[in-house]
Amino acid sequence: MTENQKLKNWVKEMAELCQPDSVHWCDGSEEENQNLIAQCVNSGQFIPLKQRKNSYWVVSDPTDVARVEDRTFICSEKQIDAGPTNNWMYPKEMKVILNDIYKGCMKGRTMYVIPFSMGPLGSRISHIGVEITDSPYVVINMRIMTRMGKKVLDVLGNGDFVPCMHSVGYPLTDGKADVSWPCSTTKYIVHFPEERSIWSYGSGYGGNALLGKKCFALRIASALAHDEGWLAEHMLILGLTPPNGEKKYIAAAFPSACGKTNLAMLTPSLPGWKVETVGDDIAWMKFGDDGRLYAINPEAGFFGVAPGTSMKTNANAMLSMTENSIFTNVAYTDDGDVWWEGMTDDKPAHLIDWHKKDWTSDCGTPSSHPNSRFTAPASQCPVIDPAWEDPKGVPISAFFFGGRRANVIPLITEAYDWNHGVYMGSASSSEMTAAAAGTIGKLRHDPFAMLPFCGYNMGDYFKHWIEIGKKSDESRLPKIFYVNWFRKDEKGKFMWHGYGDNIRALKWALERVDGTGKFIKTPMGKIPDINEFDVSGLDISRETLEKLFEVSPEEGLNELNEMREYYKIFGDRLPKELLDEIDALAERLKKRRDKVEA
Ligand code: TSX
Ligand code: MN
Repeated sequence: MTENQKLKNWVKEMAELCQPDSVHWCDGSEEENQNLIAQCVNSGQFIPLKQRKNSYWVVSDPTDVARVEDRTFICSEKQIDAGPTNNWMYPKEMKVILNDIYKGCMKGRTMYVIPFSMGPLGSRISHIGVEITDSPYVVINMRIMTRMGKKVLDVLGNGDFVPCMHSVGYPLTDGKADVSWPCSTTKYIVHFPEERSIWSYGSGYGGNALLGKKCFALRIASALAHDEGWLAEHMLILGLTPPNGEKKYIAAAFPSACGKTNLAMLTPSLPGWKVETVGDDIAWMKFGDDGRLYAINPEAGFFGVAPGTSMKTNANAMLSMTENSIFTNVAYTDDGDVWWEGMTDDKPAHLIDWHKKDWTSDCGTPSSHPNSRFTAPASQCPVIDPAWEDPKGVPISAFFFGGRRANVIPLITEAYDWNHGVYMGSASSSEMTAAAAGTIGKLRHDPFAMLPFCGYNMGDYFKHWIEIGKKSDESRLPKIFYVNWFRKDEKGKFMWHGYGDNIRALKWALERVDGTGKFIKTPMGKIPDINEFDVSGLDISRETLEKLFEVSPEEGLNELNEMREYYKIFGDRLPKELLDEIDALAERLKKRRDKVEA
């Protein structure tokens, strides 16, 4: 086991509080994994797939299908330190509630202790956590998503770790029978960023329950990173090799539904170019002695949205999940495989849907939940980067921010300098699509794609990004770009085919990093010279290309006023540097407008 006194004390204290039948320390072995899987198969929770080795189909309770943002709390001593974008409660008050609901919450169950490392074992960028859970599903998924088990205790020694407490909140009191997906209507996803601990109650799903991911690697780690001068970001990391072989790494943050996992595993449409994946969701970055930012992927697997994933949209994701994978809330096929909307052009005639009900292709309901997921080991990705587990991390040459915008925002824009880039990150937003009536087209701000994931005041987070820019020479810092794969023409048609063609925008960005890429200055930033932008082999007109890169001073000024309005929620925690960026942008836009009108 362990000689770590803090860990031994915590586990003892939690066992006394939760009153499980037994305590199991996870060693991470294959034997332990197979025992847990057998238990889940015997209980009927897991259905083995006939078409994929060591892979299983699981469906959740229909009410437990996604992260619960309205039940997610940042409990700092002062409310202002949680900021305007987080739910807050006074820590002492929250602990009274938690102590009450956790009392006896594991009766009739086993309490599992999971030591895990976020990042390669022993890397100076990695951190260790320990999750306590009463869910074998969580243990099995954590074994894919993190490095876990005895080897982590060996590295931990007497060092510090982040305690991550989890219960599904469904005690088997007085011999009550279990259900296939235990959970509770009472849900709390609670973070104490100052003492660096996590308490999650009532949900067994995704980020609510696999606490290494959003709770630790983003919410707690962002607070750690703020205090220690590094970055914990909601970013993919990829290696990009041009035909000349001069490989560079980039990191990108997008709001949901922009295809982050698809970009992370891109199959380029330009000959001779190669994309290799380091991570698809989270990046931890520290400065090296050379003043550059080095990134690791703290995770060891992909927990990706299934619907829309296909051999056409993301072949490398599909090939990552051919074995040793868990499928949650997708549909089950007649030949013992999984299926989801968008996986194939033709729908199967018959399925068992995610409610475990018969489904036919003409029944009019989706077979899979829109937030259904695959859990797959990153090591199985055909284009996993050779350096993805390098404890040094990979040096980042460029950051990309973006959003889903039908209008206004060009395909790619380069920031004039670091602070302008920080403005771009803060301006990351998507247009609401389906949503409630009357909201279509309204901007949903998601600064740095961190809105649900920043563990402290978002205004202080902006300031932290400004400060990071002062820690190194600008030539050593990543260049910053803003991209929009989703601009539409006046008929509402996408002007850019996206997916593999996005390599053309990445190519220009890499040329900008080299200093060779031709550019045009616009008020919003530098854009490619369309005479030089590589559209070889594409069927795109000059007119469309011009519209794709168009910068309208009128639209820009509207946008900017909208940003001014949005910034008001941050009050005096908004760094002055960002107001300066807005003023400078306004000046550039007005100058251009007056020039056009003259
Ligand atoms: O992931 C996407 N990416 C990034 C790929 C690396 N998607 C899917 C978004 C939901 C997750 C995209 N959708 C992208 C994109 O670049 N672009 C679009 C928009 C689009 C959709 C369909 C077409 C074209 C563009 N179809 C045809 O042109 C036939
Ligand atoms: Mn994410």
